[in-house]
Amino acid sequence: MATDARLTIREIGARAVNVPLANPLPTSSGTITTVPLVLVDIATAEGVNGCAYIFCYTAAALRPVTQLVRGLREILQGDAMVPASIARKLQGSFRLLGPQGLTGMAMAGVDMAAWDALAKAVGVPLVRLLGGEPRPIPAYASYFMNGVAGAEQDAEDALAAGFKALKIKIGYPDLATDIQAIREVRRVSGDDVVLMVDYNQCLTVPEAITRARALDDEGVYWIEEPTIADDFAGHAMIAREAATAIQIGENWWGPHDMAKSIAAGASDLAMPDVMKIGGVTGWMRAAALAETSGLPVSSHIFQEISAQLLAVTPTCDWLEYMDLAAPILQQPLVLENGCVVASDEPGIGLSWDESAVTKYLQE
Ligand code: SMN
Ligand code: MG
Repeated sequence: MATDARLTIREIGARAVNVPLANPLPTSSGTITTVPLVLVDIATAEGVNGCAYIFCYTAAALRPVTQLVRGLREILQGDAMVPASIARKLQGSFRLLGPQGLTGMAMAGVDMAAWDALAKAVGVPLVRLLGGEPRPIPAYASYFMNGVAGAEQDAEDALAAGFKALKIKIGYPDLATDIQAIREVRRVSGDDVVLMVDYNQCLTVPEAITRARALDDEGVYWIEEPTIADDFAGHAMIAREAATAIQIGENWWGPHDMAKSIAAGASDLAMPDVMKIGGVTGWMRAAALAETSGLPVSSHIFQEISAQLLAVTPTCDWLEYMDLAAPILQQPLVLENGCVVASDEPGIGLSWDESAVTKYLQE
């Protein structure tokens, strides 16, 4: 086992798994019907292996993302495991194509696996490699667009699990149903529980302003992605009209997108997605942008590595608890008193359950 962080990339592997869901996960902009993940494994000449997963949202993306990650092997084989250099090289390789979309996902998967290997080589969790330590991070239970009755069940489930915060997805055809779902959560969970709502980009700007103004009396902590994700000017108009905090960020492709969003005044809060923002390397740059702009930072899915990263994020706000990868992991993230604490094991907090991976493997 290496005892320092000087590693050499020998092999980059990618495996596509498609985990079935007991129930589909509806949003106002489409339904998640399975959990399509590309598992990235990087082997080094020194015998340390790094791993990470890429969430593909739709099974249709599994094959191209898997091929893209495998293709990075030719670019990186024999290189030093230095995430800053890897990021610079891959950004250069994809400058003409663009680092968004599937290329961004593949690059981020390699970045996260690289940091996993570095942390394992030194024998510490990622959070310690980044200068912090595992600490309780407030977590909210994240649910989907389950109707008014479903909102009641979600609130009951969140309370039973010990959460002090939860998010539901809304954007029903009529505002009245949005409000009904919110009030159903309030009826069950009371006024002390923090409640977030997520429109998943489904409203026009005028409709979003109308609905945000109506929600201003409902005690909602944030209204997420009310309009099209990259319409930063539109989100800024909504943020100016709404008293409730506007939250965006899961669709920022890298720190440059985040900087444009901040410059436009698009949101009151920030929730970068560790994959789309550019892995650990991208997240640390985003965390610095948020700190200098005074934006509280929450995570978007990828809960295991997010528990590490939020612990060293100066304006840390909430961790999104949505246990998508649990079926293929050996240890789930532990929830205690409404908070999660990052794993103190070396790495980013992932270890594959290989029998489950075999069960869900896609060729
Ligand atoms: C979401 C999460 C995971 C899949 C689709 C949509 C959602 C969220 O935007 O923020 O939880
Ligand atoms: Mg969202």
